[in-house]
Amino acid sequence: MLIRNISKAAMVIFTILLSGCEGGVLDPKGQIGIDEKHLIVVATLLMLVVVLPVIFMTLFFAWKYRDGRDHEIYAPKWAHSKLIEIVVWLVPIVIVIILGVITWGSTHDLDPYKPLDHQATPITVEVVSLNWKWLFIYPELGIASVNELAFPANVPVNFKITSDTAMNSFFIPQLGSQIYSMAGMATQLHLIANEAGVFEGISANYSGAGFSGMKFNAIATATPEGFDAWVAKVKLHNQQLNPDSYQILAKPSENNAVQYYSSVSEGMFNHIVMQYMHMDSAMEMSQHSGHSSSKHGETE
Ligand SMILES: [Cu+2]
Repeated sequence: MLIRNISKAAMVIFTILLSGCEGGVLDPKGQIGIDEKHLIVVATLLMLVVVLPVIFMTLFFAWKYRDGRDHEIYAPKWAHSKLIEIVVWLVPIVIVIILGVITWGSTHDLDPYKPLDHQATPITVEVVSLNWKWLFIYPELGIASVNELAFPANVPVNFKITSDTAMNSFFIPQLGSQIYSMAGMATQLHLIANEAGVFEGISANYSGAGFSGMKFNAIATATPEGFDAWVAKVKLHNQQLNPDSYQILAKPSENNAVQYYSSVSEGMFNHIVMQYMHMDSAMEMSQHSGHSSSKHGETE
């Protein structure tokens, strides 16, 4: 009876767990994501080679040496077993070596900064995390969008990523790799969608009150023409992204609707990254002009 209840409960839990796979890292739609899933599966199986016997033996020994067993098991002379020593040392060592080799190789293969090997010409998207929305600038097209990202399927996308606020993490789980966005610096990520679809984009790094609404749709269009249509749609909105309108956009807002900018000032991304450099030197200057040696308790 108990066993039957346990197996029923296990089935329910298993089903719930598996339903979480859809749309996540275990349901990849891009080459990087597929390679990462492969790595996760291989590493998990290799580690189960150790974990499963340990679980089995824990239960088995607890049962075998239980109180009230039928025959006494008493081995006072038992001290050492070469066979057990070999098994408990050799198996984990071999697994660690195999995992190490695989991890070393895939760390280089899946390097987020490494451009993808693909015949299609990549497109560039500049990503800015704001409180609490995502800004996407297409420098080659002179357009920008908020909380909606589009690109053609089967074309590599080179992301340049920064933040104008706290640290966030740019993550489209079904396409693979996440990478941090940080103010005053630009990080890179290269992704590709192997099939058309709308994938959920999130931040994998908590950044405050409006964080839960900081989501976007990543639209991989089936054809380049589909992407051109999206670009044309964006260009219909007569809004400019320049340092002035950016100031308004950068103000904190929650659950921000999708927004389109039909034109973007030259070097907007650079401006966003560099503003902290200017601020830094300005701050240093103002701090030091207001210095009095008595405040520091030392002579300057
Ligand atoms: Cu000082």
